[in-house]
Amino acid sequence: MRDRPWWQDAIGYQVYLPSFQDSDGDGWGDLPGLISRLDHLHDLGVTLLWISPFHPSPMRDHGYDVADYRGVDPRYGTLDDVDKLLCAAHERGIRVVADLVVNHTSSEHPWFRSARRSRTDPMRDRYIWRDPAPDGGPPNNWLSHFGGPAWTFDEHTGQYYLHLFTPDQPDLNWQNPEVADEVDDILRFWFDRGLDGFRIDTAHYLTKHPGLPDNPWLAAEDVPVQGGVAAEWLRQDHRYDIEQPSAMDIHRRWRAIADFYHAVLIGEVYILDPARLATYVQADGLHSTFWFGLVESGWAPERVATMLRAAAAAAPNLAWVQSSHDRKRAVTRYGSARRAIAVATLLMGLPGIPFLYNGEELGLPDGTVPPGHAQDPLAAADGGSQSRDGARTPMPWEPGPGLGFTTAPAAWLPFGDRRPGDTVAEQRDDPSSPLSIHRRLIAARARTACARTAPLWLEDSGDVLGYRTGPIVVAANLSEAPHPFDPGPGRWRCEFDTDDPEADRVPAELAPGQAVMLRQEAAAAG
Ligand code: TEU
Repeated sequence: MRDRPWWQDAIGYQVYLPSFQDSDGDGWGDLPGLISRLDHLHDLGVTLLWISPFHPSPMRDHGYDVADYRGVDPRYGTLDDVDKLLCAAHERGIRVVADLVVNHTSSEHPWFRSARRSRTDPMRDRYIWRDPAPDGGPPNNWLSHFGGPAWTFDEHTGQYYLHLFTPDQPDLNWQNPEVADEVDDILRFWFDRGLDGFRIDTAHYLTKHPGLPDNPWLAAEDVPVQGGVAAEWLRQDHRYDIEQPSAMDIHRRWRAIADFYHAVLIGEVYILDPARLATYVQADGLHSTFWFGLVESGWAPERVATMLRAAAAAAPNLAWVQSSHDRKRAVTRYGSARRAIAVATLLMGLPGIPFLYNGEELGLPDGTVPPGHAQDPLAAADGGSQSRDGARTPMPWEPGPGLGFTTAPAAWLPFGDRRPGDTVAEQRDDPSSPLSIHRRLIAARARTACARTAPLWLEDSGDVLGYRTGPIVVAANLSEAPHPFDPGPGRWRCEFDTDDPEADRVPAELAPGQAVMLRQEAAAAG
């Protein structure tokens, strides 16, 4: 199709591998399990799959602590399974991106095991080591995302090492050219095997301010409200430990490699301000970044409206998400699946890459994880209030013990108290189920490919949010009352209506939570 890059028409889906499908009865999702479920993704209309890390890992942060970037953890399968996954996905027209987690490695990575042997070890400088402060404490005031200082003292060599996440995740020293060269080779290794791109974990981290100065503390009234991190971490202005412009130099190296392979780089750049975020999407840098403006808050229609307008105006190629493995699911935050589907409809019409998080197509709220079963390292901070476990419970494929996810009596994380109606099996043939609605919505997006330009927001009542992009109009009633609806002059065909599987007529009124996608068949006369 002309010379549009393939990913501009992609419909993304995040697979949290440990919880997607177990094939060997050990209670962990795995690659053969994922392969056996590709038809579910194909039926849904997904064309781009992002899989969470599958490399050998001590699993202190469930794979976001990588011990071997070229290997596959035996819990997940083998390298041969990755090759099979790529083939099976490509046969179905689904491209695959993997997570690239290189702000840090696992403390079990051979580089770090070597680095901690002595101050003169050849691997030492691949990490960030400093002498203690004069009082013996950490070299500066930086904090770990998951609580406590970002420095751990290494008795053996008498220095502290830096870790912005857990002490089991030492930060790499990106000022060392060997690190950059090694990671270039890792990219090539996977692209040569046929991988279609990477989701770049913490893409705006990587480099630190060279002098490692103390971060300033925020005034109480400026402390942001945010999930997914320890409360203490939010009290600092992270001026020196993250968001250094030099990270973009690294993105440029990667872009040159990725473009050679026609692969895509989608950054996990956790910056809510769209204008600042947009500086990371560049002709010679990342192709796209996720935009997380909708993953934090509860149900706040005015916020959805202002944030979406700002984000869509800031950059043409953002990756749109409402849920991920790092925050409470949208249905839990909004209080209903219907609201999440209305917002999903708004996202599905925009230019950029819409992503669903596994289980979102089923309208799932967070699963229940009883105290005592916590797995997330963040569950140890703030009385567990920020735990990400609830968003990570196993996919409910069918009713009954094991949910069709596993034959084991227990999974790595509790099953989450799912009801029969939550399962793929019960939703598949029910035209009004969240699964069927998402399938129709994605099909409508696919039918309207190519037609999307920067959205023009419709004058709205404040309750009905809508926009026009090319000949397409998308609108959702985010209020609690019915509202009259008129897309404007012309002949319109209904491509999608949350409330009517057979719809081809434009509704004259939108019920609360109802959302539509329309196509203009002929311009207004005159
Ligand atoms: O997450 C990065 C992360 O912690 C952000 O979501 C965070 O809330 C934000 O940067 C704060 O501003 C990624 C992974 O998605 C997560 O699962 C890992 O735990 C983390 O990196 C460490 O690799």
